[in-house]
Amino acid sequence: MRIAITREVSPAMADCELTHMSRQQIDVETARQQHRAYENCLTRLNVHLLRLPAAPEFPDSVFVEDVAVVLDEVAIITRPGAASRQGETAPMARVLAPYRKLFMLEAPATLDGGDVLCLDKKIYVGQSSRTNAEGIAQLKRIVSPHGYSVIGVPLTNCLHLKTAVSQIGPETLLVNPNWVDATLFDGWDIIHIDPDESFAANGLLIGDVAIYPMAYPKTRQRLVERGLRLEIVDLSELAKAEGAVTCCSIVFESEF
Ligand code: CIR
Repeated sequence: MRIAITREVSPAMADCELTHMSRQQIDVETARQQHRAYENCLTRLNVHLLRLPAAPEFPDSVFVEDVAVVLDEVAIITRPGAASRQGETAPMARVLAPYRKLFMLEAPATLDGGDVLCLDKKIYVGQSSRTNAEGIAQLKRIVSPHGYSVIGVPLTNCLHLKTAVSQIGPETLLVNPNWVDATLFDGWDIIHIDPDESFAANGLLIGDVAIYPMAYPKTRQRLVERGLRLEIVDLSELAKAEGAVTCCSIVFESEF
């Protein structure tokens, strides 16, 4: 069975962290409706949802991806790089405990799950403002025994690695080449975003279908022309909080 952990939009979402965007008014009710539609899309793709309740004290807590990294063998509870987000991890640890052996990153490590791109047995980790060298080193110690290699990736001008590159098809990555060096991902088919759509590189692959934002029609056209299968969602209100489609869930396989 495929499972996705999500968390309801916080009523305090308007107070979210912002790094590369300026603050715009966020309508929490619209964000809730869009998030619900995103969850419904996961359900249509046969993903079983585990929904955590909203956290009024954590404006960014809908972006669950940042607080855990789940592999087939283990789960790592991160230590998010924004101090305001470090308290988001406890409920995530509780919900993951039945499914995986848990490891916790310890201070001074910081690491956001949005920086972690797992491609088979290679784990690429963005060297972002949220993820430090100690975070990458601790992750490496935890996953090496399971045969993974960990590769630090320099990033420019974006929040997380997966803002700049994500897996969009079974053999295909979607890349913004201005923010990350696409030549690092040898052996993958690479599609570049349309240059007019800087934030278009984030899609969420579920099986062989990618959940993809409505906001990037030019890049979407490129994906369709390459024969990729897409489910389109509108996450425009969550995008104002610098979030995208991967950020709103943690997807993994389970035997029960
Ligand atoms: C933050 O700055 O932490 C949130 N406002 C956005 C987090 C987005 N998460 C992600 O890309 N994985």
